[in-house]
Amino acid sequence: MEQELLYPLTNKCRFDQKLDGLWDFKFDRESQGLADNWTAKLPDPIKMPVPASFNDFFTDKDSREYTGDFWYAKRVFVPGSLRGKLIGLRFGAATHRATVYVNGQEIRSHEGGFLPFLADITSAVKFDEDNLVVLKMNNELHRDALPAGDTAVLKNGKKMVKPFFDFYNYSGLNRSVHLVAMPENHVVDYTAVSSLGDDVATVHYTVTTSQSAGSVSVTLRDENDQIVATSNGRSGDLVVQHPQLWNVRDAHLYTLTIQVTANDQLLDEYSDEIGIRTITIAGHQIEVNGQPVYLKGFGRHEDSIYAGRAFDLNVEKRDFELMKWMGANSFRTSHYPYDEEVYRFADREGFLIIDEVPAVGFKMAAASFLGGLDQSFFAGDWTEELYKKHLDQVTDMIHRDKNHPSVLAWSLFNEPDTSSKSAVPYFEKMFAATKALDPDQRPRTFTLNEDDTFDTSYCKQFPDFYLLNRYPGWYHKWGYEISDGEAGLREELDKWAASDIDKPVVFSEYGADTQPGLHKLPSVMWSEEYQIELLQMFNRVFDSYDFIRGEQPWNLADFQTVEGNMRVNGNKKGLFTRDRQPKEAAFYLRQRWLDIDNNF
Ligand code: GCB
Repeated sequence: MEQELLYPLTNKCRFDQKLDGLWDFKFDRESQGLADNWTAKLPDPIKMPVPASFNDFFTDKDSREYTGDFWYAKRVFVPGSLRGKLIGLRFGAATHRATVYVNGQEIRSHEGGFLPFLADITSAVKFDEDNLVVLKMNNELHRDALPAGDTAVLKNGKKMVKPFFDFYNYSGLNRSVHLVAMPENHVVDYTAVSSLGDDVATVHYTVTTSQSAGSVSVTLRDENDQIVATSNGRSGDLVVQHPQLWNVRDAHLYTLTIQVTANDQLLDEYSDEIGIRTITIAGHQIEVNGQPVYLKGFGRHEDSIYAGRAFDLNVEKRDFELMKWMGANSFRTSHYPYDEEVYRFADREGFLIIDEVPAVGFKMAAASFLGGLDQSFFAGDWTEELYKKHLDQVTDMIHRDKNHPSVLAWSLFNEPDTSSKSAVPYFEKMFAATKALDPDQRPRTFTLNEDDTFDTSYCKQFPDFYLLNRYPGWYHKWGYEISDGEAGLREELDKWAASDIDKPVVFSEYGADTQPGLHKLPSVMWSEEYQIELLQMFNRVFDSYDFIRGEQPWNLADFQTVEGNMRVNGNKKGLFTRDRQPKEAAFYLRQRWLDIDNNF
């Protein structure tokens, strides 16, 4: 049960209850909690909302910046009607590591702050009673963990994270916690992959169950609740005549229902929405259902005021409305897999997602926010341990998200250091290991940082299409020198054009920090006018090269970062402010995107 990641639901066989609300909470500055028996009772806890990052609630800096162990606890009533079922706790995201205890019994540990995990608590649970759920968590950053960074100890003895990336290290139970129950013989996982014919589609499915007994049947219903195909067995084909395809910004979904039965008795049922569509890379085109698509969208963050990186359905709804208003059709889950509700939104709204694992900070120079090091990241002796954790998270991300029609591609790294040969073996292993994980064989990619150019990157052979993060006009050749920035960008792109590489290139980051309300004629950096000029420069360049198949400026909205002399209370490259109101540039870019056909 502990490897299971299917999204929880309640139906006649299954039970799902969110445990959101106020939990008990306590910092463990001396890491003494275990020795002091906090698994049985947290002494003098404070209350903490879940889901939420704890950081921004506090009014003192030691608490906001707290680094180390911290604990959550909640009493959870488990109804007797669930007797005979497997009982679990499902954590949407515990950032970055957690050990779960129920009624004093250690259940399991998990590392990786952006993916769900299930704790099988069947043996520890007391029915018709309150059960004490306790979590020991930790938010330190290390070079052998994702996302990468260091944890320093200040002279006053306090710990401090030194991320090799700019987004704030928001910590805590950032996504919902669920109490779940399911039958012993239950659906563990399923896959559904479409192929298209002439007005007919075949959905090839597989179903895994926890026990081999029982038979499996599968039904597919359309949006009018009409059955369009059925099949029996743990794998098979659902043939759909006149399929309504899932298309970019024109989504149609089908409901797949899996039943496990034995002796005419229903043992388990699981339903999910799927889309019928194909994704291919053909030469320099990205194709959905055989039709070329030009990506318009954003790099994003799960970030908002008060609760930090907590998943907030209201913020997400607003973000989708903003993206739709802009004429966008896609986004990248920079720099970690997002809450599962995000993918459900995208499935329904017809957005394409580049799904990114939290392999960020894999570059010592990126630690320059904090006085970076020169050494090549992949020459470090930590990379073997890191590789295991990285692959583990890639595996879980693909496992979790593989059935979403919105997922276009897997991004396996953000801005790793590929300008040294030492990166090659790591990339070779990671790309090879990832290939087998996705039944839909989606393209795999990663973002190439500014320093990893056509000339300098040793890892250009790996991606199925390219994501380029480029900052001329901001981090170099800025202000009045922006014309040289444009020239440099064109020089690089001319090399891509002249090469025999026949794969799409998407610009996955570019932008200018912009203080909303700051106007200046003629422009200066940080003004609203300069942000528009920078976007106009990039857009001129994009329109000059056929192989550029998408643009995703950085960022949809301003977001919180570490403190530093390059940031004024956060990263201000948003087209929208942190409270999701437009800067001038949003109106400019909206017009451009509305003028570009969705598909061409
Ligand atoms: C990048 C990173 C992104 C940063 C951005 C910036 O290259 O991928 O995480 O926020 O630059 O604005 O510096």
